[in-house]
Amino acid sequence: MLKKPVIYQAQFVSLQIRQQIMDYLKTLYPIWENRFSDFKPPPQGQSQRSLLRPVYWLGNWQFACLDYYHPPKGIKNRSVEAEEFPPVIQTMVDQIENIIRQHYSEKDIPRGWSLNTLLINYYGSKIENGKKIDTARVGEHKDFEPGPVASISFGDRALFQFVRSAHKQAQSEVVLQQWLDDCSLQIFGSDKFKKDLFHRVQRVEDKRKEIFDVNTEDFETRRINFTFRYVPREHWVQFHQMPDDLKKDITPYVQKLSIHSSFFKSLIERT
Ligand SMILES: O=C(O)CCC(=O)C(=O)O
Repeated sequence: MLKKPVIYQAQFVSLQIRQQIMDYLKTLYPIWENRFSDFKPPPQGQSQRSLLRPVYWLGNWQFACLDYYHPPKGIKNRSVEAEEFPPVIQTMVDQIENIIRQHYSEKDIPRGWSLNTLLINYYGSKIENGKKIDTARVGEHKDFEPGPVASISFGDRALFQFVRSAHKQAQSEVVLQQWLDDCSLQIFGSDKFKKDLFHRVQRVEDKRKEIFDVNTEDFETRRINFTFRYVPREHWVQFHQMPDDLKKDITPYVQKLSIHSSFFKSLIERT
């Protein structure tokens, strides 16, 4: 029986674990991705653009230019095998999976489901010609990975909203909203919250004055969000097995990642 399709737990992450996670994050070098391939014209009516924030993925990497994982059709060559979760994150994921299995009915948890994919989003301000440009928001969208998703937040509070999308100029209707606090856990699942409604980050406060010591290039990070998702293993692809044109699309990113990551370095060496 579904008890609650959206769960929010403040102070889910202890200060000790937070510190271990921050130490781990110092070892990552997030990248700026473009929405589309640099080697193909963008779809009609769209133009090339950079994402609003640097990102890092663990488990598998859904490069934006490969068009993200989007079942039932957008499955092939979207999820490129990436680095494993470090123990501190895997332990947290084990706890979250237990919470999810206790709270959601079988019909909301696909067979084989586990939170095997992590998107790390860095929110804050871009530094351009010495000026700060606040880009800390995410437009309305759905996470297409099957089953419940879980999100952990660090830093300034974010206003997270579930919305019923409106047509054309009309405003989307906010169905439920939650301020996501430092160290909080949010989980959402069920057809209503995954498939019917969209979600977005409307804004991120600028109150804590904690700028994270992470390797975000030309960017001041004041919030970090982890979103854990499920991508079936059979849909993961290894870099060296990708078709040549798609490999070409993501090679500049893999090269950039390989500067600091032995995992990505070995991918480049293998091709
Ligand atoms: O930052 C957040 O709280 C949510 C991020 C999100 O919606 C996403 O990564 O799909």
